[in-house]
Amino acid sequence: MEQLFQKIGKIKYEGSDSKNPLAFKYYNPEEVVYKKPMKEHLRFAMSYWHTLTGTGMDPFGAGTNIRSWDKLSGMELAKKRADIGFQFMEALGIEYYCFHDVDVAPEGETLKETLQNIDEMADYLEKLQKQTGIKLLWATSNMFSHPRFVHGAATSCNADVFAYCGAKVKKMLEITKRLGGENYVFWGGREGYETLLNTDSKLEMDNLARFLRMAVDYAEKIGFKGQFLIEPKPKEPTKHQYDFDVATVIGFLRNYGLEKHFKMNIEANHATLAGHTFQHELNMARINGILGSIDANQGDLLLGWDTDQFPTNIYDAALAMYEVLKNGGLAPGGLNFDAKVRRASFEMEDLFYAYIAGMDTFAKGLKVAAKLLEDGVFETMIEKRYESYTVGIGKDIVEGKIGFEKLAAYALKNDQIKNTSGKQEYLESLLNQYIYEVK
Ligand code: XUL
Ligand code: CO
Repeated sequence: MEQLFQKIGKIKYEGSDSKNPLAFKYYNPEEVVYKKPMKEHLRFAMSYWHTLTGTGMDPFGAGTNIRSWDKLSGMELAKKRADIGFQFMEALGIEYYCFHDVDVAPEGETLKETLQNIDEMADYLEKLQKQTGIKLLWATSNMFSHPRFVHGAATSCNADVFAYCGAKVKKMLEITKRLGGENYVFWGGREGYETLLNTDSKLEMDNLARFLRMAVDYAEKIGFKGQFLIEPKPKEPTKHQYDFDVATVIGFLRNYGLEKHFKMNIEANHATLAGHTFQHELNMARINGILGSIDANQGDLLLGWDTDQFPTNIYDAALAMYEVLKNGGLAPGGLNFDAKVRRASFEMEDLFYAYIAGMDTFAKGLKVAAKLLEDGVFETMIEKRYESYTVGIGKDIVEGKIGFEKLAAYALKNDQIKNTSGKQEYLESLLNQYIYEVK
């Protein structure tokens, strides 16, 4: 492994003409784009689970990844992975990472032992953070892999499971605070159901809200100031996940009076599983003031499940970064690659190609989005499209000055309606032109 890192060295920016597979073509961290260095817009993060603990296993076959830590186990394995992970981030110039409790520390025989292992690894990670300057973007608790979570976590029918989850999240909030984590993520895991024949959906959702409220209260008690994020996903592993999409989560949070405490962590592949585009979910979060962070990846339309591929689609990345720029950025959130190499890409070197491809895709996307915004390409069109609401009857509507009687009186006198083209194809070709031209 050490030899591989020596051979690869630090990945450098060489520009869009470079043919070096181990160089950035677009990601130039200090280059100022849209008033800020690229790295401040993008805030790239490494996902600990896919990068360091994933084996390449899929539902049809065993793991394939060849990793230098394969023969180790227990705490020795955990520490080795952490060492390599930080070296990997340094080589790529990635300044943030994200993890689940079980990614960094092995589970013990008892809960007490598990929590002790996490504490010991937190000391280790703290040391590595200090040595490298790498920071924790977010942490979370895995409450879906172990068989005890078979019926869910906070939505389990078994109150002992609910209590167990309380202990795990309590510990992880303390650790996230200690490590200076800027956010804390709740992804639903198995918070959903398979059949209503055995499910009290009302109690399950009430309990989920109770659990989130306890997290908010505990964070306040210990002085954890990070941003809480919910990561919507419509299905997988359960058929009906309670956090289906942004709109569903907004309804849920408002229903339980939790909306002030949470923003969204939007994952591209979760958006497409929900039948939305990535941009749609980002947009819904942005216009509601709750766009918090991104899990950058992409799915495969032909497979239709959560394939968590590294993002290489520049079109989607440009539109995603367009939403991010319109949001005024993501901080304290960032762009975490919740993505894994394909099962057949089993060599350590493939991880480098994967991250370089993902980082370059979003760097190019950022540049395209910045140029589109600087030139006001869509803004000008959109402003014009809705200009009927800036004068006359439209102005009265948006200012809340009229009701149905006045609308009817107006419409009776103005019933010869004239619409104009939405010009979708023209706009799409403009977008393509920006993608071609930005170097
Ligand atoms: C699962 C998923 C998770 C969350 C963190 O689909 O996206 O990895 O990001 O638990
Ligand atoms: Co995710």
